Amino acid sequence: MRSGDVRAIARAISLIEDESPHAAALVRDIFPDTGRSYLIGVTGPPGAGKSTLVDRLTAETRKGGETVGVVAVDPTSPFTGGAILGDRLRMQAHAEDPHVFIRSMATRGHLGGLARATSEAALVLDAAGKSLVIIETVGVGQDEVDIVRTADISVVVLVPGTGDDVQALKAGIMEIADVYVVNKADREGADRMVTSIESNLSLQSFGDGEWRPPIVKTEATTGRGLPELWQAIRAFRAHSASTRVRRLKARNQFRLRDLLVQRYLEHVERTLLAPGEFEALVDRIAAREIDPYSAAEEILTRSLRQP
Ligand SMILES: Nc1nc2c(ncn2[C@@H]2O[C@H](COP(=O)(O)OP(=O)(O)OP(=O)(O)O)[C@@H](O)[C@H]2O)c(=O)[nH]1
Ligand SMILES: [Mg+2]
Repeated sequence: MRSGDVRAIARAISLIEDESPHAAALVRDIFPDTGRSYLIGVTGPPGAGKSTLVDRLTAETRKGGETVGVVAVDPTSPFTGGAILGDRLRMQAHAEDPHVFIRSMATRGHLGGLARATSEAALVLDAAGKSLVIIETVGVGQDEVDIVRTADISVVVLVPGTGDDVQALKAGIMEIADVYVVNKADREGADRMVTSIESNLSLQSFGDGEWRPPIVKTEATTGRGLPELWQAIRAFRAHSASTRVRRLKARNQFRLRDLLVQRYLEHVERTLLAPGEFEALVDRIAAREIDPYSAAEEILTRSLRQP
């Protein structure tokens, strides 16, 4: 895997995705070899053209000799109906390129499971020597936003002429944008979209030397605007070389917190609760016999009594 073997990378990511007990050992093993890739988070509303864009961006970066790993989070929502096949089709341009590894991951229902699996898959690609790791997520849930927030750069993809944009603008993904992309620039309303992002930006104050997110118009289907997007990403990278440490810290903080929550919940279920007690508590909450705060407090007290 460390030498970039495609099959080995795929197997490693499968261990993580299946939440195999070997996954923890794998992460432990490879962790010292990570921290070298530049992590690019790409997010935006469903169907914005993220996968098409990532595919084009991959091609653009390959020209300069970057090696690329892509993790696309498959929304498997009833609306998009599973993008795994779609992503494969859209990204198969690189199927013959041994320096590009693309993987779609299915959303799991678990608390934080998606964010964890994605961030661990990124670790695998990092350890496998990819100079760039691109993570595509639909910017709809907190999990998705967290994934992108802790990347080295967050690229927010919007499209003209849909109510989605307004939603996205409100949903907080504006706050995480380091670079804006207005994709589907071939469509009517692209300039209006740029103007509305501009006016949103002008409401914020940027200090001296502070990065002001640029807006790049792209047409992912043809590749128009992709050199400009890659240029914007590189400009941010150069600008933020000194602040990258902060992002890394945020990422590790997120990782540790997330694991602690997961492990602690497992511990609670295993050692503090009688079989079926959790469900019984849930029923009592539903029956209004106990409130959730008191229920949590009660369990917490038990855990504090334990040595
Ligand atoms: N007209 C036009 N269509 C585009 C452009 N970019 C992407 N599309 C089309 O938009 C559709 C969705 O593209 P995807 O790349 O799958 O979008 P996505 O954001 O990855 O979608 P999800 O992952 O399902 O949220 C596809 O039919 C693309 O061909 C563009 O610049 N112009
Ligand atoms: Mg996609």
